[in-house]
Amino acid sequence: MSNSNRLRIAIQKGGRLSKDCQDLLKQLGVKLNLREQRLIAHSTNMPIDVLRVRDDDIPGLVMDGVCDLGIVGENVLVEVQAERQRQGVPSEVTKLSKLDFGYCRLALAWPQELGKQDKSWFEGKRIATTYPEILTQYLKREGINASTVMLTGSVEVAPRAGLADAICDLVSTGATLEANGLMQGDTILESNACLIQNKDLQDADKLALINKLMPRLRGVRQAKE
Ligand code: PRT
Ligand code: ZN
Repeated sequence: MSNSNRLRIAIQKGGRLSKDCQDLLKQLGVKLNLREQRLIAHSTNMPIDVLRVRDDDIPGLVMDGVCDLGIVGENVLVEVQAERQRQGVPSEVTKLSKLDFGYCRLALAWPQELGKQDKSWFEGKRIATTYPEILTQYLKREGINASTVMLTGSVEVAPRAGLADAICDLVSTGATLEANGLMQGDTILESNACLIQNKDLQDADKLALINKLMPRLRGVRQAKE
């Protein structure tokens, strides 16, 4: 559990969600000095500390109560949740809100020259992905017997490099798939950034602060509609 009496929020340090997270905190009225390259940024006007970490670490920090809140893509949340469930360590969080940024989909793709394929094509194939838990659950659900190849980056080059037959990767515009001669297939998961809370949070002051921030968040989201 977080032993600080300041509300701890984990956000991505550098990456696709960083700017939107910082903008959101600003819109919520949380003043931060983010200029320095520090792990923790203290708010100057509220009892809030912002931890800036890799996105993959955010669900675990919230699940373990090291941080009270976190902002992370649903893709990472679902993957970490499944992995931790298997390991028998805390894997639940309270989802406070879906956010209006970070939209992408986790989709299957294969070399374009093979043309359109249905699910049966994946039988016995190797699929490269950064999301082995989500992919394995999908394959099980669909009754497809394929193997997964775990890659943390450059997934889209795996078929060309002979590392896999197909991929399961995040797509937003589709430009990366196209540039790598890949055809997009089924979407396995649609994802947005979301705000999560430690499910055992009981500190009355922290809960009161969250209750003060939530209507502001709803206001920010409505203003964008
Ligand atoms: O360093 P750290 O571990 O924190 O960051 P990271 O490199 O793991 O993640 P990052 O910053 O790339 O993405 C953070 C989150 O942004 C993801 O977990 C998603 O929730 C969300 N997001 C939204 C995306 C994309 N869109 C996206 N397009 N994450 C990655 N991509 C990549 C995708 O993997 C592929 O390589 O962009 C490429 C495809 O984009 P298009 O536009 O060409 O289709
Ligand atoms: Zn990451």
